Amino acid sequence: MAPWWHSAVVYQIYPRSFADSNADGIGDLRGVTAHLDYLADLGIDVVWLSPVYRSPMEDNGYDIADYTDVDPMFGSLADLDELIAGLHARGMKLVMDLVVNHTSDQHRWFQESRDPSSPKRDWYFWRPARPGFEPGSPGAEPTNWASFFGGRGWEYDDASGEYYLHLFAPGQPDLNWENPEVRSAVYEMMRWWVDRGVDGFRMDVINLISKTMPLTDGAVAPGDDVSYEVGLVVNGPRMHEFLKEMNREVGLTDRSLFSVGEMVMVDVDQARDYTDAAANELTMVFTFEHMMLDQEPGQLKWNHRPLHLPELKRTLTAWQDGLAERGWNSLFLENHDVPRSVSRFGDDSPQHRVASAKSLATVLHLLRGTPYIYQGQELGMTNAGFTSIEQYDDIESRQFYLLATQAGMDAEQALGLLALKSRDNARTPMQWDASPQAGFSAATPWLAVNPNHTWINVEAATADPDSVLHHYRRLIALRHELEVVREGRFDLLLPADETLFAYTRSLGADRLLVVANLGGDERGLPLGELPSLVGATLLLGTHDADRPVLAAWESRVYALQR
Ligand code: TEU
Ligand code: CA
Repeated sequence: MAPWWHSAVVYQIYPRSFADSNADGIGDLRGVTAHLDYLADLGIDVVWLSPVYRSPMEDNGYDIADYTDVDPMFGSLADLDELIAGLHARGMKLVMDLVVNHTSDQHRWFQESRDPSSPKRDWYFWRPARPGFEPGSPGAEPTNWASFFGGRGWEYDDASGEYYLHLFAPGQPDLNWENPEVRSAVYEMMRWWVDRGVDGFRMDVINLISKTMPLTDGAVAPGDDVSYEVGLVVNGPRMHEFLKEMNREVGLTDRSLFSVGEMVMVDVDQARDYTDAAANELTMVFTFEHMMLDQEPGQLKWNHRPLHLPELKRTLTAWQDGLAERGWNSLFLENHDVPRSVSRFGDDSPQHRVASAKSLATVLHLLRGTPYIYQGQELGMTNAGFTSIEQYDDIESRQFYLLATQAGMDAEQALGLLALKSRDNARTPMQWDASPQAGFSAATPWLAVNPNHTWINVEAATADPDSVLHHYRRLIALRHELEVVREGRFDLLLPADETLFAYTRSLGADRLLVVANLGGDERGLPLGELPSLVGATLLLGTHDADRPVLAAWESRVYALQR
């Protein structure tokens, strides 16, 4: 029998932006619990909750100071228990964010580790200065590794004269997974959450936990930022060992728990090894190859270039084919770290926003794998539209602006790139209704609501049978109803076409055709290059017409005649 998550649809909640129950301008757990019927009506099976743990919030909770407590900003453990009970009562599951590549520098493990004589010194990567360099002087970092957020990956600690490694912010020191005490402390914490009722984990940057020992320079001149070399910083030699151990020690497979590994810079072959059921590691990985197609190859996300549709199709196809026999895919176009898909890959103008959001959803949700919806995506929420640096909150965005302008980029250009790529695009408050703070909060929110909430919101979308929201509801229902959506074979059609995305899914005698016009001009249906539509039934479409022409951003799903 297929594992339960083969039919599941995941909804990601970024709690600080979802719903504020106590009018302090910040979303919280009771806010989530208040909206569970909305998620159940949509057809959601699993909620992935971004971190709610105690945290100084340098990276909005991805810097954890206490793994077994809820930050007062979000509520209490009792509120979390109530959320779990409310989800389970509606047949939904809860997946917690597990951030164990690093902790906060406020975590007591790290506080203890600051003392060189502490037994926890080795729980993190403390290293002396590069030989021949004065500690703390330029270029003295132990290796040339960079931080994912820009700048150096090492922070100098005056008190002990050594550096600690942080692949993200200085407030996010990397845990040393080579130390067995670290690993057992993490597994114990995971068991504690499972016993509390959670149904699985989304594992933050999990393929960074094994680094190649000893830590050495990457293959660029010392002083330059290393590009994240596979095997050195990413996908290190003990990855499979650690994941198998975690699976066994926490009982992930035994207890049929959900485990999705967020993995950067992983390829299809590696992903298959991580998610092969026989390996007992992860149920699926969450990867980014398709999210990097609108940046210059080998460069940072700020080196923007337009998406070329055939490349997106080629990448998605490689993952569909590569994880067909063994392994399992995650399907997503949005999360809390990337821009809104309708603004990025669709057309968020009033004329095309609804159709393009629906058609992007269609081509994604009818692939094979587990679809993820990021809060507000189901409404066709758009990028934030911020125009000044003060409007941004995100640590990565602010760091980019600072470093880029220091390096001579003019402010206009930096702001233009932020408007395209900033993580805050995804983090503006959820739009529930047309009221002044979008029904998110009775106070001024921590990040501004998008002015377009007056027409893009849950209340309006619920009332409109042609809304993006109802389209998502139908796509989810198709997955629940049709085995061909869950398990069918995927075949890409028209690979070189620059605006059409077309494919079939086949299982036994059942066959679906998905065809979408991902462009702003009307397109003829290339009937000669598609399977015959004679006797086909239209299961779902974005437009009324059943013509041999696709309108701008129109998509259709047909059940083909056997
Ligand atoms: O993200 C991992 C990751 O690769 C991103 O940081 C990415 O490099 C960045 O967002 C590019 O814009 C995870 C979390 O999803 C993210 O929110 C955290 O900031 C990060 O890990 C550190 O925990
Ligand atoms: Ca609140």
